[in-house]
Amino acid sequence: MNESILRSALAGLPVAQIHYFVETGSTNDQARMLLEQGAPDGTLVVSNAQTQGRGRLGRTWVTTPGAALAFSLALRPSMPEQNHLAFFSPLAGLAVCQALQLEYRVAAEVKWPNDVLINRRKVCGVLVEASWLGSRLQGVVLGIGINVGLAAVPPDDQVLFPAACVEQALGRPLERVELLAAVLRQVFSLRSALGSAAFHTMWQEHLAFRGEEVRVDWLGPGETVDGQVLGIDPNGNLRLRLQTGSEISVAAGDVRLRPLRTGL
Ligand code: BT5
Repeated sequence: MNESILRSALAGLPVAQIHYFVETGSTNDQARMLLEQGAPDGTLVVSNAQTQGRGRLGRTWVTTPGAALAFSLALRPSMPEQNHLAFFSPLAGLAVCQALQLEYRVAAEVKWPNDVLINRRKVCGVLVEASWLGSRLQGVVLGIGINVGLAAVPPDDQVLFPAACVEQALGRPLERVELLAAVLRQVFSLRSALGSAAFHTMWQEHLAFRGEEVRVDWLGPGETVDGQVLGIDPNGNLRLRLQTGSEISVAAGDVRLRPLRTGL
């Protein structure tokens, strides 16, 4: 991977700038910095390796050189899009699912709110961050990390949820730039549907563990709730039916979701 390979693979997409690093701390940090310096909508940062790859809530994202795809897309949402900021995160997860499904015939699901699973194992994580100047939104950064090759997959004892890679499911080697182009095509196409009923339907159709029992852990107070996954409400909250029969909605944030019955 290098800048000129990226440029030709992404030709025709509304990518305004491409910044390629052989190694960087975090592509999200680079993209936020570029936004703060005035970079336009569609600025893309790609790195072959990250030394400080970030997950949510201060967690670490492992990015193995040569085998992982790590990139961040800086966007400047329009006023209408700013009403749906919370949906940029599922948009990124959905885009990866759609790319895998439509372009590679690999079945993928979204573990609410936005991890991507293949065969119930995590192949992709999403970290969306907004950048504010006082009360004015400067932009959002869609950070996406995908395990492409086997070397990208951390061992089971180093991850909170079992991990896998795309090549395992595909059964053949895959060029990272090719997958990047496929995901970006889906990002830009889903962007025009952000917050719509069609977007919501697609999110529900890709939802993992639907109808199954899951456990949700709130990381703050250490509270736990078990329930059956019913779907996603119009605000993007996860709908659960509790054992008592009552229904609750869980907001994304400081929560961790896992299946109760699993062979993994
Ligand atoms: C995420 O956080 O899954 C979001 C990861 C986002 C990474 C991208 S890469 C490009 C951009 N630049 C960044 O610095 N970040 C973004 P979370 O849901 O908090 O999951 C983090 C947890 O996933 C870790 O605590 C590990 O348990 C596990 N993990 C770490 N690396 C992994 C990997 N390569 N594959 C699968 N699981 C991993």
